[in-house]
Amino acid sequence: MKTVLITGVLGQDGPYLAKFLLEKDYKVYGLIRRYTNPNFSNLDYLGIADKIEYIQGDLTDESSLMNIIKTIRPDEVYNLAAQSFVGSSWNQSKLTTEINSLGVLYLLNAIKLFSPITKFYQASTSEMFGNSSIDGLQNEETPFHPRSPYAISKLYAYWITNNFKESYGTFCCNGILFNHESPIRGKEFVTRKITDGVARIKLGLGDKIRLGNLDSQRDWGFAGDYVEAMYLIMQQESPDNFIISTGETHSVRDFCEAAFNYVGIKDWEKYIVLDPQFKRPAELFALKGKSDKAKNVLGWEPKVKFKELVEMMVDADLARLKNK
Ligand code: NAP
Ligand code: G4F
Repeated sequence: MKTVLITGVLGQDGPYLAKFLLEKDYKVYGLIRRYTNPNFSNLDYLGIADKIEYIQGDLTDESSLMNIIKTIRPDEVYNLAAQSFVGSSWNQSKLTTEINSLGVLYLLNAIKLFSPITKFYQASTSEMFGNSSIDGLQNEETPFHPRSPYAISKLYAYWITNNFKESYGTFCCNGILFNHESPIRGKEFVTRKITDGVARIKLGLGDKIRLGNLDSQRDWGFAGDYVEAMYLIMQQESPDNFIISTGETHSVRDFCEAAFNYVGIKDWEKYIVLDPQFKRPAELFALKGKSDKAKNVLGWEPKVKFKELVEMMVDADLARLKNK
């Protein structure tokens, strides 16, 4: 039986990946921070909270990571833990850097010292491209130009991951994932903020959604599809970096329209308030990934399309609110 350590197992991607690997008969260890009341709701949503062995540790605490790697010596580590909200990274830039940059260095050092055969996956991000593109698209060759403390912290992580591969021969991969969403996406991210808001308005529980802008464009996929790509990246003969995306881009406006239309609301713009508090000091205007390498080498392609994703998220929020 293969063993895996997933950091960030309580977030969005962690539960989808854990479920995917449990179905492949992995023994799954999940790293969680110390909490008085840990929140297992995303794992519960997927019905796997009691199938994971939890280990306490923190990406900012090197000794905890060393002890964990030394004790379990997993076959694979998927580092999904992060301060992942771009908007907060300007106000919490030191914390963001400590978790997203130094945390990766600590994990890699622990692997090098105590379990060099362990394969390592780093959750890299399309944010690293900023507004850079080649003919309006981003692929593995597109130059990086990070535009937030979050993106900068992730760029360090990307390069230190490459560096351990080049310096020590560690099996280290970067998945450069474009935005991916699901019914268990955090409510601060724009997609879930919209689907939760639409469900509330539809049920008479809310009257407005306050957004920073309607024009940003993102390449939105489904998290359930993207964790399969993470797994495939780690099963290759040699470690490599891959773009994972849908190749389609939509604006926040498109997302609002699709979500409101799905519940039968056509005059949706009257429910939107533009609120400067949700604007960012530096914005990424448009992301559109070209994941040809993933298709050709991994045989990976996304299955869930934009409209289906929006509807899945609205349905989930309607059901949650009705059950409450
Ligand atoms: P998420 O929902 O925000 O989950 C992040 C997880 O990291 C949370 O469970 C959080 O734990 C944990 N964490 C934060 N700080 C930690 C620390 N100091 N020590 C240990 N754990 C810590 O993020 P996600 O959407 O699942 O994304 C997974 C990863 O992919 C992240 O690294 C993100 O930056 C990256 N990424 C995401 C996307 C996307 O569109 N979703 C795209 C590209 C890359 P708590 O539950 O305790 O807070
Ligand atoms: O949903 P968002 O907060 O996601 P963002 O910033 O693209 O970051 C997500 O995807 C990255 C991959 O590209 C990940 F690395 C990262 O961890 C995270 O998962 O914002 C999407 C867009 C932005 O342009 C934002 O300015 O929506 C715009 N937006 C407009 N109004 C808003 C709002 N975003 C949020 N969160 N809230 C708003 O009210």
